Amino acid sequence: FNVSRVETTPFGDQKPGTSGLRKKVKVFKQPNYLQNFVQSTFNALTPQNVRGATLVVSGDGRYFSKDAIQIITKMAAGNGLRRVWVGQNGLLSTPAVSAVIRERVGVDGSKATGAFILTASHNPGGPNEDFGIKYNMENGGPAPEGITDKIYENTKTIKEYLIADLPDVDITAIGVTSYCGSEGQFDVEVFDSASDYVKLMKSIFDFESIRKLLSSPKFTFCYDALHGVGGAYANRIFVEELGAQESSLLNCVPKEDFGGGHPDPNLTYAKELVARMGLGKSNSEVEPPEFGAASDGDADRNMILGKRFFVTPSDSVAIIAANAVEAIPYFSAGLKGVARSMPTSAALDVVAKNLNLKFFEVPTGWKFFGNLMDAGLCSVCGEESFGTGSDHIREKDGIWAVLAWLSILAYKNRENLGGGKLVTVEDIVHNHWATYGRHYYTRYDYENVDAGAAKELMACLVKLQSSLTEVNEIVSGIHSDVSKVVHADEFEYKDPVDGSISKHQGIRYLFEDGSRLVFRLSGTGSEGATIRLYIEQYEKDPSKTGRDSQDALAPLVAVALGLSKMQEFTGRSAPTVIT
Ligand code: VG1
Ligand code: CO
Repeated sequence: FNVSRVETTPFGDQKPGTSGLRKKVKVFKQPNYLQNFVQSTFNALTPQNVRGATLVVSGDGRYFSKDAIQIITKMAAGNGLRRVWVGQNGLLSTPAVSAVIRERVGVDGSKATGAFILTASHNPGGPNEDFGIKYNMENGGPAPEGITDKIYENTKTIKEYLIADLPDVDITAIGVTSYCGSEGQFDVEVFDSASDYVKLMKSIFDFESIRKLLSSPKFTFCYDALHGVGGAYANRIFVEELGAQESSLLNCVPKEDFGGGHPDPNLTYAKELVARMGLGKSNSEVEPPEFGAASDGDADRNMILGKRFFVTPSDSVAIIAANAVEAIPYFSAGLKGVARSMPTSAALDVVAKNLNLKFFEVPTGWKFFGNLMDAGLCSVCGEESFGTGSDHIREKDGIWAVLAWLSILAYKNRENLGGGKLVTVEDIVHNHWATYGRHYYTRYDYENVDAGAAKELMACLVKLQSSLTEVNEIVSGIHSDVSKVVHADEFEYKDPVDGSISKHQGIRYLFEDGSRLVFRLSGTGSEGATIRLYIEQYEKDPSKTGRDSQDALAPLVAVALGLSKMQEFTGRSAPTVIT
């Protein structure tokens, strides 16, 4: 093949967000748009990670992925990479990509040094929806800010990109295709999307005990992939390996447009699962399963449900951390430490304190956990946004979270499956609250609001922080039951491993009784701005942990809306989504 240098001019809008570059498909389809970003990324890497290197390219299979894979493959050849690895049909979940970078050995003994993951995660897909791309490093984790900043700088000055005149590669069939260039050979290896990931899961969990749980007539299970890439793993893991019935899998055929839905596993968007679990409005006659779970487009997020019961993601990570050593073989030697993102509730903090574990609070986005894990400081971590994971890879992992919960259920029921009453998801959560107290928690999202108005709202909240007296006057004027604000700031993080500092990571109002209000602007949207408001209140008294969370939080919500003048700035009387 031959390589050509193609002249190009910069686009001004290629700054990677919380998790890569996400835009409408029509933006990505502009001539040279994807090419500029890919070349800017190659130019930001060390030469050893480009020339002669092995690159993974795959994603959640959303619309435009197939075109993108062809373009990136040809550019990889043009930039002197030695080989590209592609999951069959271009499918690899985000956690599977991380596993492939870390664990997979190619047919010729090669190892990968990085990946382009093609996904916009939980954002809808299709010709009029979102596409996304992000680069993951040699450790399997998202590129740190130092690299994403460099990529962005490169996109602002790019003049040319390199591309080889290869024919389109067939990504439907497993196997290696070799091409000969003037500087040597270039291979494309298409491999099974699930094998490496399944192998890793089997090395972490006790599949035999989960199998026993799933085959017990007392236990019923269901999993919804929301038409995302989780479906490429569900049958292999839950049905073939663990013996679940095929009818327990919902929406497990990956689709380019996620069936027209929003592949976001929460109570609003995972409607079918929510109804099946007895949480929806339609009260069907059928008894709901004991356990239900969903994952997002790229299968790194998870939602865990019990029968007519929702587990908040903040509680989920705390409960996994509290039970991991007993229930999950991978952790049997103990946890190295735990971590959560700043807006995630402090349920994990209480577990860390009680179990005397190292604890870290990082900014939103998985890239901040990677350094801690590489340094051996953290085993289990999570975010309030339905992200949970561990140091088995460097991404959050939806199916891992489901297996972690199944492991805990299997462990708690190890003597009950023959006779005795099943310990349910709800029992596990209630017992956890009885031991550690409960963190009432909710998140309000105002999607697609005017970007200028959102900025102003945030600026006013920052300005207000200079006078706590004024803040407390406003607070007590709105609701007399709410305690005093004792501290307010913008969250700033100094990475304990490399010393790098990340500023402006969210506005915090901290109350005397441990309650918190957090305001942030989303970094994953593709249109307008999304304001996120996180509301949390701690209740230690076991007689008061059983309330409805929206009721319990109503006074704090009123304070948050009043302090921020939400309606005044955004014109919205209600959030788009409540989780
Ligand atoms: C959101 C979540 C954040 C998560 C990120 C990526 O970011 O709040 O916790 O890490 O999405 O998740 P933001 O900036 O929009 O609040 V996913 O499933 O896109 O990889
Ligand atoms: Co995701």
